[in-house]
Amino acid sequence: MKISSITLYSLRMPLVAHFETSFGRIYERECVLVRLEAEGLTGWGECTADRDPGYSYETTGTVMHVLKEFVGPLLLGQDVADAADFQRRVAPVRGHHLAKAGVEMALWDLLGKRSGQSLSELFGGVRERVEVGVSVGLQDTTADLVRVVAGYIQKGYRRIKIKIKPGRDVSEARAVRAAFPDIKLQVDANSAYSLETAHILRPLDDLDLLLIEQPLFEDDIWDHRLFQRQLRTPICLDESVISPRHARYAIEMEACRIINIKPGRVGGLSQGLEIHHLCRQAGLPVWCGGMLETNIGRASNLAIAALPGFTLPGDISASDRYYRQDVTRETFTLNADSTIDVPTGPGLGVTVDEQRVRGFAFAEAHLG
Ligand code: OSB
Ligand code: MG
Repeated sequence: MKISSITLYSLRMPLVAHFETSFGRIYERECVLVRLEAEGLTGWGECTADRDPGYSYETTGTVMHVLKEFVGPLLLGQDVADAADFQRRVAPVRGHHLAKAGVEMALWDLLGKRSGQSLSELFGGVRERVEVGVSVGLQDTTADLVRVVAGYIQKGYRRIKIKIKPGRDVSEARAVRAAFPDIKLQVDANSAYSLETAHILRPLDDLDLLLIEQPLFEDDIWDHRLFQRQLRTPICLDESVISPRHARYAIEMEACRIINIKPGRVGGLSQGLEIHHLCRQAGLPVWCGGMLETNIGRASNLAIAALPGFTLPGDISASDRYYRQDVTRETFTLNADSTIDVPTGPGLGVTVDEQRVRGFAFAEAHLG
């Protein structure tokens, strides 16, 4: 695809409800949207950085900087054949996976539009709808948490993930488990513990959880191995797996029994696909994580989650869980069986409302 123009939009969108993790609370979500033009077609992608470097060192500011100054100039006017070619071209830019992944997504959208195939078809998806759950942030009180979870169960979500942090961990999980004895339940610590403090989490082993997500430091696969040996519940890595290589390290070290694949965190959909294949070979279940994406990123998540190794429900909720108004014409809704349909149209299979994009944008950059 000969890339003739690149436009970047920094967006700020109010969330339907605030979202709190061990690294902080947000009321609105930022992201960067990438618009590529090539051969008369338009492709869109989403960079899942936020305003603050809480989940990742990347921010909407660094994404704009890196794409404008370094990644964009490597691509503009170039004929980029496919995702592997894209990765080769941007290899001189170290790290900045969230930035690169948004551009790779837009490239896949273009490739699909050119060939008339959906992303799921291009990836080898085997499902028309994928099982999903909802990720529930920390609430002011335990009673509030149980109420919020009850609301989502009422809406039809059959898998609940709750965020935990020191002081708000076993108590919260126990309360949710007591209120909903049969629900599929998991917790996410977002790296809030060390090997020294993690023993606090050992009672979680009695709560029949699907998994415990990223309890320890983001750069510490080894300590996850040590902690996994003290637990019956599977550890699932999120932040620690930033590439197919890191997935291999985690598998070989037995640092986890499950991996959360976020294409953004690992540098792009192609890298997420590689991790999927690796885990499938090794017999590890994977699932698709979420970053409170707009419907653009959500379409991409649904496409990769259609692959056969994604055997656990994804953090891919219906559009109305996130934003009152989104940036596409299409809306993703929850089916009665706690699934969401995989888009079938060419590329991402969504139609972007550019007026809405500009309405949410607080910064814009045009290259080419
Ligand atoms: O750790 O999975 C996480 C959102 C922002 C940053 C990190 C995480 C999350 C979520 C949200 O859990 C999942 C979703 O998009 O619904
Ligand atoms: Mg997580």
